[in-house]
Amino acid sequence: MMDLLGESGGPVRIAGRELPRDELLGWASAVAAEIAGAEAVAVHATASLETVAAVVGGVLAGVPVVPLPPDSGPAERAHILGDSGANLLFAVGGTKTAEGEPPLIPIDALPHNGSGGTNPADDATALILYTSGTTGAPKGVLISRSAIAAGLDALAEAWAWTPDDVLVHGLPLFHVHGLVLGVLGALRTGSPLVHTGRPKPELYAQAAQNDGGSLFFGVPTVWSRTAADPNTAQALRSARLLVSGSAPLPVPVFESLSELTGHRPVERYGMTETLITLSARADGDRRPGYVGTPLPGVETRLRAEDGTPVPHDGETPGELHVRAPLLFKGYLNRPEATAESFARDGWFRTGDIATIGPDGWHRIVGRASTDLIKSGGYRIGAGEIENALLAHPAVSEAAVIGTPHDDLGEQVTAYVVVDGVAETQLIDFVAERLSVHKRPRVVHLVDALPRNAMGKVVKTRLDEL
Ligand code: MLC
Ligand code: AMP
Repeated sequence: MMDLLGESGGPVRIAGRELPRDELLGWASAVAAEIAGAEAVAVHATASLETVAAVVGGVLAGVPVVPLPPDSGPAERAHILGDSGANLLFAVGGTKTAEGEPPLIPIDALPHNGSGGTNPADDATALILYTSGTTGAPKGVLISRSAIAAGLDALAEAWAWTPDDVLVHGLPLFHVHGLVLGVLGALRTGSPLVHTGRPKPELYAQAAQNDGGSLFFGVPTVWSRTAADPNTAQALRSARLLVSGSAPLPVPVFESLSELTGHRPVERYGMTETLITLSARADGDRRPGYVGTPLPGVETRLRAEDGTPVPHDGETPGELHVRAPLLFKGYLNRPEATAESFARDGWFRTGDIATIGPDGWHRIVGRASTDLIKSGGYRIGAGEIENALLAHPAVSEAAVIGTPHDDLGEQVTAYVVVDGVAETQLIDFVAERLSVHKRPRVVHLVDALPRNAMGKVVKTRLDEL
């Protein structure tokens, strides 16, 4: 059985608080002792050492960990806790919980010298990450220990990521990017981690100058904010590798970042369900607008809507399919959704539209469905936001789409038929029920939604309103 966390490594610092690796693992071992035998444990996943100790405790115990976005409102929280079957909830002591939630274990009250932990099977579920689909509530993506290990080793190889690196980022600790790559990646490779609390360019610059930061992770919004601030960007000249992912990096941002920092950013592509599958390499070319070549162990292909093969000629777009040892095990409690996400011959259908060149370079050109929105690197399902809006008693119809946004890539835009309620009230209504980042940034109040003869909303005609 493999050791997911590696044998040794540097300290972990989050938002200014630091622990040596051994002490962090001692704390996590105390968590592991506490949760032995639990079905799943939820973690109120603030950007903190507490979150890392709780998640690593689950890893040591072989108990699936369910990270809860700390700003998620009651509807989203209840769904995640109920669906996942988590029977314990880790948070800092005093964190408010609602009635009916699992008992809270104050993580800060546990000692830093525990000795719990087992030797979980390689295919045991390590994480259940909730992510949006086109309709309905988020689905729990089951990610195994072996997928995480394979995914991280592939990245370490492609990026020449070693214990000599100092990893810097400030991404949320409840998604693949910040948690799997950004925390488990540091622990597995052994590189020290400096998590800046929030992904702010000025904090990245400080970490480059004061902490020897060498490997930097960001979503495109972080890099475009960095490129817009030349002094800050120049502080990253001392870095080794700047990595962008979770959404398309605009070509102008790639160009100005290269000019200001002296580094052509490495872009990589992935999904919660697949971990990272494509990337530019540390020792290779970096091309603006391209997401690189398959990582070791990953195979890709393109398919047309009718399932026929699409040529890898660098021009013809098709749906990207992947096959790899780092894929998820399925959606929790959703066998049908799991089956639908695979082609009949077992390849995973990403839902992203791509081209593949004869040289193996991939370009992501869009998504098959307009109902998945990427805003600031967060994946947001239109259906979930529409349902949240429709839960407001004054709302009779709602349609949500992503519209272009300079800073966020896309922004959540809602068209709503509503009686006597202001736009800002509707925005706050969603922000309170779901997570703040899922709130519409723009709300258009309209008399009616465009519908076809079957009564279905025609989203492509919304901008005519
Ligand atoms: C704003 N706020 C509100 C509000 N409007 N609060 C209540 N009600 C409202 N109506 C508050 C927020 O709570 C927050 O407060 C602040 O305003 C700003 O909120 P935001 O919208 O989150 O901030 P913003 O600056 O727009 O965020 C940009 C960002 C963020 C880039 C920092 O989008 C981000 O962290 N993105 C990363 C997403 C990510 O990690 N994706 C990876 C998915 S994995 P406060 O107090 O908090 O400041 C994946 C796989 C792969 O995709 O390939 O990697
Ligand atoms: P998530 O489930 O949050 O991991 O989101 C996965 C989705 O993010 C993918 O299906 C893509 O649409 C998008 N994505 C991730 N990385 C990139 C990238 N480098 N370029 C374009 N899209 C990306």
